[in-house]
Amino acid sequence: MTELDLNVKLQERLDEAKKLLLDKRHSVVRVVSHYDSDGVSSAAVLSVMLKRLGCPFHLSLSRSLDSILIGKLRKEGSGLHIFSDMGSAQIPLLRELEGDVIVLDHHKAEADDAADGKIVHVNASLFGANGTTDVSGSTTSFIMAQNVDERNWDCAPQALAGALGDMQHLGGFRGINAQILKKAIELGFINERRMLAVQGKNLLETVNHTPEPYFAGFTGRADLFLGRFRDTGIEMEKPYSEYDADDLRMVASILTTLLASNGCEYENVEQIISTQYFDSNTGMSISEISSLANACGRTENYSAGISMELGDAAAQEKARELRVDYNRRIISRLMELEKGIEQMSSIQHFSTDDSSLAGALCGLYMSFIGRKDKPTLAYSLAGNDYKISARGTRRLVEAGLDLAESLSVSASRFGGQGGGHVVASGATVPKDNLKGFLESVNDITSKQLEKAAASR
Ligand SMILES: [Mn+2]
Repeated sequence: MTELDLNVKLQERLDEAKKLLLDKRHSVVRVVSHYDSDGVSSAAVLSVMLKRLGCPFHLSLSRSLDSILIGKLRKEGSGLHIFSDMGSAQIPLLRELEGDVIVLDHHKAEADDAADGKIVHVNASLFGANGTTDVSGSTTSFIMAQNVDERNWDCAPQALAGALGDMQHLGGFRGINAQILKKAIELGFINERRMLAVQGKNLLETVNHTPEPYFAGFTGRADLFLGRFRDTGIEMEKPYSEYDADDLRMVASILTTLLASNGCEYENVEQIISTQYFDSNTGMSISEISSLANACGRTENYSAGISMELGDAAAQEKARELRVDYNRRIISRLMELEKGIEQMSSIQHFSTDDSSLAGALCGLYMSFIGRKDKPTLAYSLAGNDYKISARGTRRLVEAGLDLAESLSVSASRFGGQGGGHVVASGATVPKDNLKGFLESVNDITSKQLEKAAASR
């Protein structure tokens, strides 16, 4: 009844992973996941899976998977490691571990070079799926979990919250994500409603305190918003729950128009009134789960994030508090960025003090504030290296953009490393090489966009 229609080779990998997990009785399974919303959600799904198996596990979230972390894991000496939302780009590094390894990832993999029994590499993008749009770390963890035990279908909302965190809901879920959604609705674990899809209980909160969507010129400045729209009779503090159809239509039209006039892409504009999906057990929307997980992960409150996803009421409360503070930091930074950032011919970029916010700032700037015809890069200094995040739009990807390529090639040219997705990628480079790195990314980006234009 709950079978997913997966690529045969992918299914074989899932079965190998299941065998590795079930056949050998490991004293402790070591789980390491990424610290963003997708990674936190993956960790929540895997926790449920391992708990149901009665399998002791030790879980942590990490910003990156590097030789320092591998060194720590070697010392711990676990017999089985599970990496989720990370690992595909670090297969050679994972070989240094003594125990077995399961990788549940969707990031670009160099090659399917792990078929040696020690590492089971589960990445649907190796088998025809698009890792940027069709499947996330959390939905990869989910297909593993449902393959181990059908009861884990109740984790579908958490799994899709992670995919949403990676922006895979824009334009509607696709591929493996869409299959999971469809079956989860059939099974009653998720219900859907078309509605005004903004955060906050009223317009005042939405405009003043929530960064997504970001209304350039108005977010953080509700007085300006009210001044501009006063003649519509708009009541900023009336709860959305008390809206009638006329209120709803007017507010949706104002917000949609603001986004459109700020040059936002249709995929962002259409989100204002969109189908929202709810966890039938808790009543939380998956977009709420995702945004709370993100706030917990980015502020390094990892256990709150995972407990929140698992339905713990106190953790949900704490996550909401963390989100207020997180949103405030993001909005104040975005308000500064509205003044403008550095422009090169084919990229735009800015520096930020806080590396944990770089990816979020970069994505929100790209979607709601900056120019849409070139990707955005954000960087921050961490020790002797710059950490760099890069974001594009789907339209730029259709025009030839591949940030995974430009960042990984440029980083290795300048003594660092990088990779990720075509639309969202990251890199680390030694601090003296930032300028050269940016020039290289600019150069490769302009060639990507030119080449695609020439072939059309
Ligand atoms: Mn991910």
